[in-house]
Amino acid sequence: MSLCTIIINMKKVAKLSLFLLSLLLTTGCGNTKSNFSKKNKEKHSSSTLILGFSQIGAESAWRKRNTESIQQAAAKANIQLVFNDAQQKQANQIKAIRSFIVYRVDVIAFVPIVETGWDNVLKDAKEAKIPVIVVDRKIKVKDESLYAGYIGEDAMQEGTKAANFLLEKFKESEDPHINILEIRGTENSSVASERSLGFTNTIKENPRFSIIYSESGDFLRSRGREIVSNIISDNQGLNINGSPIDIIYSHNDAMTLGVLETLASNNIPSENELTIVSIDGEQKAINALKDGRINCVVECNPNIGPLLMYLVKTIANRNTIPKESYIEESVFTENDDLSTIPPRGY
Ligand code: GZL
Repeated sequence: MSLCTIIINMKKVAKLSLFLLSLLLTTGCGNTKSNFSKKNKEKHSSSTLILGFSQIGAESAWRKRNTESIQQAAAKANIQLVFNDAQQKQANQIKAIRSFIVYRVDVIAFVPIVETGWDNVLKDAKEAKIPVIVVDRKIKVKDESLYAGYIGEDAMQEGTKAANFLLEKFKESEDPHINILEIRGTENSSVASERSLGFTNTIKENPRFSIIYSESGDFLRSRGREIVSNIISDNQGLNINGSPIDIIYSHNDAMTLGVLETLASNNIPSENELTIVSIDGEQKAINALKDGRINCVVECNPNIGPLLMYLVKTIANRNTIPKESYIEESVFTENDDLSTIPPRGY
């Protein structure tokens, strides 16, 4: 597997050996084999911290902003970033982490695309005495000492916030059955599991609500389109076996935007009969909230770069970091003064 590696913080690239540079500036996922050797590390400045970062991919505007935040913060913090895009494959992440170990980076950070399957590679990092920070999504490992800490959003809270908006909105409703379509994120990812759990634990406060259909859209816009299109064609409308869908709870804006596309192409107005709740807070979703096509956007903050770099420096200086660090997040609803929302930047 080639390692799609981009070195950020070009100012420091000059300090890399020419040999290393030829290896590391492979920006396409071609067949280039790039394996870092221990001796290369001695060749660049030892004063510069090197962070090996495995990102899952670029599946949404949120993810792209998340990557930008990390790249920009690394450059500002004078941390050399060895960045890997795993193209949505856990196997690529594991190979990248192994490469970071061989290259002897100072710290490893990664967004685990799914919760499990990390024990062995993290044991190798521990044996190599390279600290690991888990970013954005959580992991399940037998030995919690395999990673130093987690930094990211509180997905359980995001699900709870989505449910609380609906409990409030429908508290006067006399409708005996309020039916929910849930479109989940990536299967077996902590963020999808927790957004579901936080939501279902909270929405059950009102027994009128029921999730009549739930399917994973893998956080992809195309899958959001496809799920709703299949429901409409299988049921001759936006219902499940005759039970009308009153609410759509979508785990991210990318899938929600796909849903809106399908509703529009089927001439199903989302403004009146349908309530839509989404998570992330990308600009296009906020725009849809402003024009009434979405009713609530729960913020998931992608801008964790600065906090991550602080934790990287803390841990590189042999200080401990919190086991869990959460980033500030808000909720935007149809009841707010939406003109006060600043440009989202992604
Ligand atoms: C959440 C993050 C999710 C976003 C999606 O922290 O992992 O992955 O909500 C992204 O947009 O694909």
